[in-house]
Amino acid sequence: MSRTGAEFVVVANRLPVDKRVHPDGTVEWKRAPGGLVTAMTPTFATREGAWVGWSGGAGPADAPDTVDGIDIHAVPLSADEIVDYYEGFANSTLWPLYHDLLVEPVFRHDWWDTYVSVNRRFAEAAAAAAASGATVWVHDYQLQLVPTMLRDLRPDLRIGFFLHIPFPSYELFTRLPWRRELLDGLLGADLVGFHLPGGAENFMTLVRRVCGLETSRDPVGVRDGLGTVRTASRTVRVGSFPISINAADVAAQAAAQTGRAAEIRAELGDPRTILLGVDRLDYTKGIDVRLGGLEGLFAAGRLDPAETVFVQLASPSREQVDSYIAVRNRIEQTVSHINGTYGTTTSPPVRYLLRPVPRNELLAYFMAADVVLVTPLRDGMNLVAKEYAACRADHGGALVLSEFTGAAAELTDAYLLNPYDERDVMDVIEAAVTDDDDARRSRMAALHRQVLDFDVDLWATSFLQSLAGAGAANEETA
Ligand code: GDG
Repeated sequence: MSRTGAEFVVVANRLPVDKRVHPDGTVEWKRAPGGLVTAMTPTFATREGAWVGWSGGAGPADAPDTVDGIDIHAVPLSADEIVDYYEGFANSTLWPLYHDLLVEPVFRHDWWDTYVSVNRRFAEAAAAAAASGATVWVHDYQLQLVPTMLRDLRPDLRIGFFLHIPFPSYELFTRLPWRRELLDGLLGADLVGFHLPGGAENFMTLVRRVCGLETSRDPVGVRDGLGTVRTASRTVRVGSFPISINAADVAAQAAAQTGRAAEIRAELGDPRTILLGVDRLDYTKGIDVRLGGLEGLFAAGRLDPAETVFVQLASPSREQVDSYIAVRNRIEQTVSHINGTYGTTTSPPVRYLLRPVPRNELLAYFMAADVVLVTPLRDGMNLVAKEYAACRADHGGALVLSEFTGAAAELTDAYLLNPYDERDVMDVIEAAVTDDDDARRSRMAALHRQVLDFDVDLWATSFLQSLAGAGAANEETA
């Protein structure tokens, strides 16, 4: 670990490392292949970098000192804190509230108290990790109090915050008994970033009405035209920075999977149409929406179950949280119902996997899929849609995309649908399957170009450039 601290610090709920215990008992730490680590790689390459986060387990901090040259600062959580901060306040209060109340959020003062104390621990760890005048980038809904806590400890830092999930309207947000405290927590940043201008504008409306602060009134642009909030001592910039993926790498890796893609098609019985869903098993992702649409199309004779295979790859997620147990049960019941009604013993139309698949295998599925179904009821961005578009340099396949994802604002050539409209869901899935080749190919060509032109490097560099400008302006007026 560096003695003087790091010039660039990422603060995120999770550390970017995976622990592997080999059969002989030796322990190896590997860099986790997440999107955030990939996005930060160029930034870490040029500066002394540190990452503050939780290892994912209960008890004392368990992590290596460095991974690939990044200083690792593990924040320990007790088993009770995991229940109250992570499963409770983050995933049973904030997550459902910020995703349009798809399930009823739970408001508990004891969970809030733990959220405050865990956020303080993250802020203290970040303060200890950062060099004088360093840039600190705090991520996501689990850590919304960190910017102000950190500013109080270390006024010398440039602090950015980015929210990976939607930011709700005044009407929804003000249900929170701790609405003022959460807004005050975010206002410690020099720059607060959201995927979409709408989230940025919701935030500015809230700080005007709840905190009584002055804000700019012009519409917020994308990566440009930042909004401003005047606090007593500083100006907080507010912007829209749609996250993306490392599209060129994804395209290159996918190109190497065409052989495996052909095998997958054969393993599935060489059906006329392969449809694919890839999601964390989460009620926001609308897995039930697409199953309902397929069942409707089978029932109406508009799609032939004998010629159609729908593969749903679902990664288990937040398995201790009641609403996740409930959605899993609902999905599994629907899959059985569709297979029992429209399948045969040898060819069920739905193939459902409840485990993560290796990255290359996932890319091979993207290459094999004729249609990918991305049908969330609400999603901050949705990287699966962008990954699929990046894979299809061959301009094959078709993307069905919910209007209620952040990605829909950019991927306008997808087959867009309203997931709340059963008839639209069926019509759009049918169109994606049956449209002529030219129409499908020209849409995919446009999608592929879009994700290659607007990749994750642009996301990270545009955010960090705006943060540098926002921080410098505040330092001048300090
Ligand atoms: C949050 C926001 C926002 C999925 N299954 C497997 C697998 N995955 C990978 C996908 C993709 C990632 O997980 C999921 O990213 P998403 O963006 O779709 O969704 P969230 O996890 O909800 O992410 C979201 C994102 O943050 C970034 O800001 O877009 O709106 O909710 O990369 O490919 N990867 C592998 N096996 C799997 O089975 N290897």
